[in-house]
Parts: sequence; structure tokens; C-alpha cells
Amino acid sequence: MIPAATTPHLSRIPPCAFPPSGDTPRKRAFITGITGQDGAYLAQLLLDKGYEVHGGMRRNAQAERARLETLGIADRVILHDLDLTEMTNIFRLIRGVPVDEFYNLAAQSFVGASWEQPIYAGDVNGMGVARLLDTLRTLAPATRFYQASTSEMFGLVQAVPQVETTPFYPRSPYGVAKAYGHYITVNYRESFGMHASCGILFNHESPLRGEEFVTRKITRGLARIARGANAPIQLGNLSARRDWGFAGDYVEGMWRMLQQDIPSDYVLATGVTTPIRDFVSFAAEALDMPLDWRGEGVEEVATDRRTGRRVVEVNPAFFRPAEVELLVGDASRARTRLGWRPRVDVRGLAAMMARADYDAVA
Ligand code: NDP
Ligand code: GDR
Repeated sequence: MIPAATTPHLSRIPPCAFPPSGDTPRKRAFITGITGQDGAYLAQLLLDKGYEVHGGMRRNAQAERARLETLGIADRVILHDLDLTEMTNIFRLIRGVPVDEFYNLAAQSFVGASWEQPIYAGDVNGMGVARLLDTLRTLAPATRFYQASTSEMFGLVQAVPQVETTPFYPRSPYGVAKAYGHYITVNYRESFGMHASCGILFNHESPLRGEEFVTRKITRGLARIARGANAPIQLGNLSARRDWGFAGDYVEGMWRMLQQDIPSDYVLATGVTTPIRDFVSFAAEALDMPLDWRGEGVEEVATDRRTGRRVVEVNPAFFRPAEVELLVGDASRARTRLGWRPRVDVRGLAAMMARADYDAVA
């Protein structure tokens, strides 16, 4: 039985919507950031595995459940109000909803915005993790904990490829805050013996990716142009390289980390790095739009080879105050210990996203 929420508004869906079937008790998981890309895919994965899935969402005028609805699981998860900046609701939640596994995916996740709101980024992405860990330590120390760490912590290149032991040199308030979240998780594991693991995940994308991130901005823009729109896509640094995988593969790795007897930290990555401009070309190819690139720096443009229409322009407004130029991960530890492997390569990913956006624009 799920204990009743300690405040009337805390649970939006009545508890015990899904009583355990058969003799095996159902595992129960909590996902912060369940309304985000990874939260939605992870919820789907855990439901498929038979978990009772709870998730935290911020109170907004309009509840954001679009991704859960797209996956057809909005009615199968139990949602609770939760903001990581507020200790009291974290305390009430963890006291009221005991779970086997706790996945902390909530974050101010857009790197570009973290320069505009550096203190908020620190509060959610750094302090929020400490609030969760300390409450779990006090009220539910046996809960297994997953922290969404990130390749952004590597920042300025110290080694290629990047592994779990590569030194961090974050280049944004987002990355700095995530480094705190990472180390406080490691520290609580070492100080209090908590089963706490960090997934150091490289970029992972999907048709559910937020529209401000570059891959989705590209695939949505290309889909509109393929459907007849005239405005070219305005992008920033086209030379930055990312190691892009499919979000559906990466949530499987998160789950596998929490099934290990011994908690640890793992890189999840494809091992292939691709410049932004090549991602544009891969996505355009999937829409039968071959591109010609010319010019350099802010003069660089891409045109549709068949029509001569301008498809991409560089706009300096989208450059960042400090850039992460090269990310490429080595996921050998995850492969060996977790049996984890990415199944979608960058071309397949670009095509999947471009086609989904093309269909959505129709
Ligand atoms: P999204 O931006 O899609 O989702 C972020 C989630 O966090 C949303 O549900 C959002 O809620 C929630 N959130 C934001 N602020 C708060 C807050 N103050 N309190 C509670 N919830 C909050 O990100 P992704 O799904 O892509 O990423 C999931 C996690 O993994 C993040 O921590 C991200 O930093 C990390 N990560 C992501 C990678 C990627 O490539 N996708 C790579 C490495 C790490 P709302 O809907 O209300 O905005
Ligand atoms: P990132 O993803 O910063 O790696 O963080 P994003 O897609 O925002 O940027 C990737 C690279 O593309 C360059 N770029 C642009 N980026 C955006 N958003 N918009 C543009 O117009 C544009 N033009 C060029 C950026 O400069 C950058 O080099 C993501 C997030 O999911 C984080 O939460 C996560 O931790 C990391 O991935 C791993």
C-alpha cells in the first residue's frame, strides 16, 4: 500500500491505482523530472518492467504531461508535486512515498540558460541533490539512488575519450552545479554507505527532446522547411562536437546501474563524436534535402542543393560565453559491468528525429 500523502495536494492521482499482482511484490520507483525527456522514457521502461512508478512535477498553471501522453503512460504513473528548491516538500514526499529506487533526473537542464540563471542552476542542480540525499539518509537510507550527472562536467578537454576518471573542468554554471551534484552523491555513498550511483551521460536525444536543444531545433527547423517554410534555421557554433545517442537506450543504462550490488559511477556514451554541422546534414539527408555548405565562422551557410534555398545561417546570438568544444565518451565500464550498449547511431538518431518532426508538421 502506498501511504496517504501527508498533505492533501501532494498526490494528484489516488494511491494504490495499481495493486501488486500475484505473489511478487511490485518494485516501486520515484522519478524526479518525470515530465522531461528522460523521465518519460524511464517511466515507460520501469512500467514495462512491472514497477509502480511515481514521479515529481512542478506545480504550473498548466500541468506539463505532453511527453507522458505521447508515450501513452500519463494515466499509469502517480504524480506528486515536487520542486527541488524546496526542502519541506522533499521531506514530506520521501516520508510519504517510500520507494525501492529513486532516480533524480530533475534539473535546470539547458546549458545556455544557466548563464542567465546561475544561482537557480546551482540551487536545483547542486543543492537540490544534497536536499534529496540528506532526506533519504535520514528517512529511507536503504533506497537506491541515481544521480543524473553529465559529460558537461568534463568541459574543457583534458583527455580524449573521456572516462569516469577524467578530471572535470566545467565550462558553464550548469556544469559547475552538476559537478557539485556529482560529488555530493559520491560523498554520501562513501560517508554513509548509501547505494548511490551517478550516470555520467553524454548527450542523448529523441523525438521528445526539448526544442531549445540543438538537435531538436535542427530537426524541427528542417521539417518546417521541407514542408515549405522559408525562414532558415539560425544556429550558433557549428563546429562544436558532441557524442550523441538515443535517450531510450540511456534510460536502460540508468536502470542497470541501480540493479548492481555495488553502487558506482558510469559513463554512458556511443564513442562517436560529430560536429553540429554534420548532424544538420544527416537530418537533412533523411528528408531528401542534400545540403551544400560554404563560408566560415559567422558567414557559414547551408543551402538546399536542389532548390538553392538557404537552410542554415549562423547567428552570433547563439554562441555561448564559454564553449565545450569536444565531447566523446568511452563507455567500456558500462559495457563490461552492466552489459550496456547503445543501439542507435548518430545517423539513425538524426533520421528518427527528422522524420518524427516531419510527420508532426503535416
Ligand atoms: P529535461 O529538460 O527534458 O527535463 C528536466 C526535468 O526537470 C523536467 O521534468 C523539469 O520539469 C524538471 N525540473 C526542472 N527544474 C525543476 C525543479 N526546480 N524542481 C523539480 N523539477 C524540476 O531534461 P532531460 O530529460 O534531457 O535530462 C534529464 C536529466 O539528465 C537532467 O538532470 C539533465 O541535466 C541530465 N542530463 C541530460 C542529458 C541529455 O543529453 N539529455 C545528458 C546528461 C545529463 P518541468 O517540466 O516543470 O520543466
Ligand atoms: P548541450 O546541448 O549544451 O551539449 O547540453 P545543446 O543541444 O544545447 O548544445 C549542443 C552544442 O550545440 C551548440 N549549438 C547550439 N545549441 C543550441 N542549444 N542552440 C543553437 O542554436 C546552437 N548552435 C550551436 C552549442 O553551443 C553546444 O556546443 C545537453 C543538455 O541536455 C544538458 O542537460 C546535458 O547535460 C548535456 O547535453 C550532456
